[in-house]
Amino acid sequence: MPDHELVTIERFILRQEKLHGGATGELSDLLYDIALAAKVIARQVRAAGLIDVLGAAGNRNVQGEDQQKLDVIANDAFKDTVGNGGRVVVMVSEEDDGPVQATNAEPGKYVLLYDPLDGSSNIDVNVSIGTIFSIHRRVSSKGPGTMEDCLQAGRKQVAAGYVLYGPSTMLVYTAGHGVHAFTLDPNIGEFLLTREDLRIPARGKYYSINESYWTSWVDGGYRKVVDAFKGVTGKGEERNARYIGSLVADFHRNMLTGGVFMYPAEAKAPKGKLRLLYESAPLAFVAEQAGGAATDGSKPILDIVPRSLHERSPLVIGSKDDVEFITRTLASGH
Ligand code: P6P
Repeated sequence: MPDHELVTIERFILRQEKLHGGATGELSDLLYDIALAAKVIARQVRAAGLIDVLGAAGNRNVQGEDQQKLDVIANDAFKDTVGNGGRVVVMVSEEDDGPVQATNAEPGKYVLLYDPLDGSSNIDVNVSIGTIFSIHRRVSSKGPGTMEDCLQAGRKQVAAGYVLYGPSTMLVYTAGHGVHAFTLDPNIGEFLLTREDLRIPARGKYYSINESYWTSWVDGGYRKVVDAFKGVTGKGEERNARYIGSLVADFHRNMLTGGVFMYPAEAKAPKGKLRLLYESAPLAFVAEQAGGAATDGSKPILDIVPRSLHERSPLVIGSKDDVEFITRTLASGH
């Protein structure tokens, strides 16, 4: 690629499609639709402080959480783009109780599972928030999307990624051939390639965990892990602490600098807080494609076969050596 070529996400996706024979272009079109939804959401997030989109929408989602107005707008943005785009047969959103069938006459062959706006509690304090998405191929042969289409192990994902609405808006995705990052130029309305084949450092600078749950972690091994990262239990594993409280922001920083994010099971969240299908599994696919790792504390996230749409899982994700250190420490007993 010439030094100063402007590569839009559309051009990059097309190039990738040509590199991997047999592509019909439908996945490319679905990724465009997701990029369009991200631009719509970015516009609303940018304006959040100026127009009346702050604060709760006055109702609660399936998670029992107050829906923020931007949550609702972001969810609708996906339905208005992807839902009508003809690439998917069914969609699963953190904001909807059950699967939502595609609305167009000829449904596509893909399944989209997404968290339209993760970290939405940070909206009103102007902290970065994100979108997370996961794409599977349907397993049913025809007709409406089925629960079997939705409940597939992360290892079967066709593509996955996230959008970070921060100082700049970035879209990061993998389609199984490396991880690629794009930054939105709002002046031209294009996502431009800024990092090709992003690799996460094997050993991190940071550890990210909410230490206020110290006494309520179900697996006390996490206390040994954090003590090691603080240098309490001897030298050699010290790290710096960074915890934003917005999964996509914490994950993206760790992707670039190296680091590990942990959300263990704790007394009030015995299966962990984060959702498997549209948070842990897509980020795990990205992490592994970038040379990192992701487990539930013991086994790879991507090997977990989900049993329900909004199933939660503990999450340890980031630099490979750090995830392995944590897995060893948890397995060593305490
Ligand atoms: P806690 C935001 O609500 C979120 O789902 C993730 O974005 C974030 O990593 C996590 O919850 C923070 O949870 O319990 O530390 O406030």
